[in-house]
Order: sequence, then structure tokens, then C-alpha cells
Amino acid sequence: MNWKLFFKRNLNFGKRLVRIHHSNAILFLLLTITGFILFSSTFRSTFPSIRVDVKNIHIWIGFLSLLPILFYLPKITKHLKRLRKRMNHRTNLYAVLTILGLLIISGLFLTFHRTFPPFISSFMLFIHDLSTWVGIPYIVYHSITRSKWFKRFENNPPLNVPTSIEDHNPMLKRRTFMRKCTGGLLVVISLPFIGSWLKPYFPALGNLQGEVKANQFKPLPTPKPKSKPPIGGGRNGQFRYYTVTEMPTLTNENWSFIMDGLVEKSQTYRWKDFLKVGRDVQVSNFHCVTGWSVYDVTWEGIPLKRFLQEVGVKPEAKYVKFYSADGVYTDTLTIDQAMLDDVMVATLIDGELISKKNGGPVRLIVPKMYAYKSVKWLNRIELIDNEHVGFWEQRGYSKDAWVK
Ligand SMILES: Nc1nc2c(c(=O)[nH]1)N[C@H]1C(S)=C(S)[C@@H](COP(=O)(O)O)O[C@H]1N2
Ligand SMILES: [Mo]
Repeated sequence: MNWKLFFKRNLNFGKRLVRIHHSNAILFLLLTITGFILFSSTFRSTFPSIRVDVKNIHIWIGFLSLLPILFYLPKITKHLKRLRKRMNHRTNLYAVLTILGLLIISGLFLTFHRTFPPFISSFMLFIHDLSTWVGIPYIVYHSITRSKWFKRFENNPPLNVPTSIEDHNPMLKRRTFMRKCTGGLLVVISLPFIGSWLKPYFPALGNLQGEVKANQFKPLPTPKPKSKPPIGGGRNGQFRYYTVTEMPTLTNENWSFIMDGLVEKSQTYRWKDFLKVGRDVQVSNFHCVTGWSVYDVTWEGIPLKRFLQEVGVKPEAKYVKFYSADGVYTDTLTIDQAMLDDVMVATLIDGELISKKNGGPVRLIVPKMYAYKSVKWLNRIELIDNEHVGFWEQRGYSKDAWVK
């Protein structure tokens, strides 16, 4: 990288292009780093407090990355003319522009996703992921094969070999060989990532990782006829499984469910008694604030409204606080929000016991709000009179979680 270019004035056309190229490369590298941090589940659980900052930084760098493109666009015709005889360079240019364009447009939609319906965000997230998983290996390949050391290596003819430019020239062979190796290696490295990303979109590929139904609760609840087969016809889309701790392993022995605080009679349920509380079945959609959604999920569980009426809410109670068995995650609803018909303490999803990574055996669902409200491994509901701020809201998520 030639840093001096950034401080020089009156550069010629070629040097200006190089400067734009350098700026673009730096910004793209920063976007890749912050993007991977946001994607990483280790980061989600280790540094939850800076997640929102990293997201904002990623967005701002995204906006900055428009600048090199804006500077470049007026030069594009002249540049293309210069590349008239270099097909490879032209193809590369189109590829890079397409990748950047897709990333920027989908990034813009994701930044302002709350102004669009959720299906637009899911689509844009798909485009953002796709252009990341195709674009990054491509751009890494491009950077390696265009780097000075690669070229030096490539062009170092083996000793005593004539360097005439003709067919079967060993130098040319060496070049193609090295490029193919680099390309192959990159494909091999990126395949697992691309595979695990694509898999949910093709359920037919089967369960490569093997879904662990770690929740061995006995007795198993008997699904209602509306649950099995699910009246919603089975969910559309895939959950991305999130946790801010290690996923708690719950069993008949260590699991209990507490209903307490400002209620007429506090209750502690063991699994067997918990299953005696009447359940209902509903079909609803599930939206995460990061852009993905799962549609037509058939949930079976206790409608929160009825649950609260059964234990009797004291008039002083203003908020409902939800606790997770992970010991860390909490969230709240106002009494009015908690009384919405579709807020549910769910036990079955599409007729099956909710899996461990999906928040089972019991999780909250609040379909009209973003899923950070939907506490996983729910094991306690407390009625309180003072406001409580939930896990992600304490760390910068909006207190207004309504999906529009
Ligand atoms: N205990 C707990 N509940 C949680 C979370 C979490 O990290 N821990 N993440 C929330 C967020 S942001 C989302 S999008 C959903 C994700 O649910 P899933 O992991 O079943 O897909 O759970 C919500 N409930
Ligand atoms: Mo989320």
C-alpha cells in the first residue's frame, strides 16, 4: 500500500484510481472485520455491551464506503476505455462493483429496516449474506493474486529455464497453477461458512449438524390436534439460535417454573404440574431485529393473559418481568402489553417440544414485538410495580420493540 498517495495533490489519472482503490480496500477491510464481529456468537455473549456500538460503526463505515464509489463513477468510462484490451480486469471490475453495490443497497435497507415490512428485511439480509459469502472469498483471491509478493513469486522463473513467451512456457504454467491453488484453497476455506448459511434455505439438504433435542422431559406433553399436524402447515424460514450465556441444560430435576411478585397466590410448578395448566394453539410470525424472520410458526402453550388471570394480578402490579434459566437474560412488558391475546408461554413448536437451542422446554413469545422480548428458557414470571429494563434494552436496543 502506497500511503503517500493520500497526501499528494495533482495526481495523474492512474494514480488517482490507485488512491480510490486503496481507500476502498481499507474501508472494505474494516467492514469485513466489524461485520464478522457482529456475526460472531462468541462476541454476542462475551461483549454484549458494545454490540450496538459495533453495529453503528459498521453502518457508518458503510456510508463512508460510498465515497470512493462516488469519486470513481465519473471516471468509469475513461477507465473502461483503458482496460479495453484487458478482459480480465474488466470482468473483475464488474464483479467488484456488483458485490459492492449489492452490499451497499442491502446494507441501507437493513439500516432503515424498521421503516419497511419484515419480509423486505429478510430478503435484504439474504442479499447481504449472499454478497458477503461470495464477495469476501472473491476479494481475498483478488488481493492475494494481485499482491506484489504473489507476483514476484509467480514471475520468478526457475533457474536455467528459458523465459521465451510461447505456448508451454513454464512461467505461464506456474502462474495458472498458483492461481488455481489459491482459488481452490479459498473455496475450501469458505465452503463450510457458505454451507451453514445456505443450509436453512434448503431444508431438503437435511440436518447436517444433527438437531439435538437435548430436552428429555417426562412426561412429554400431548400435542393438541391443532398442533400436530400443525395448523400453520409448518414454519417457513429458520431460526438463528442466539444466547448470551452457555445454553442451560434443563431437566425434570433442575427445572421449575415460578409465578410470583404482586400476584394473589405465588406458585412454583414442577414439570408435571406445569403441563396441567391449560394450553392453546396459535400461529404467528417471529421477527428478529437483525432482519431475519420465521413465518407461520404453530406454537402451543399457555396464553399469558389467562395464566395471569389464573394466579390473580394485584392492582399495584404495573409490569411483568420475565426471567431466563440462564440466570442472566430478562425482559419486561407492561401489564397492558402482557394482556395482548397472542403473548404466550410456549411449550411446543409445530407439535414438538421446543428444543434446547430454541429456548425449550418453555419460552416466551411476543409476536407483535421483536424477538429480544421473547425470553428463552423462561422459568420465572414476576409481577412488579417499578419499571425494569431488559437485557438488550440495557445495552442499547430500543425500548420500543413493536414490529410495524
Ligand atoms: N435467554 C435468552 N433469551 C433470548 C435471547 C438470548 O440471548 N437469551 N435472545 C433473544 C433474541 S435477540 C432473539 S432474536 C430470540 C432468538 O430466538 P432463537 O435463538 O430461538 O432463534 O431470542 C430472544 N430471547
Ligand atoms: Mo434478536
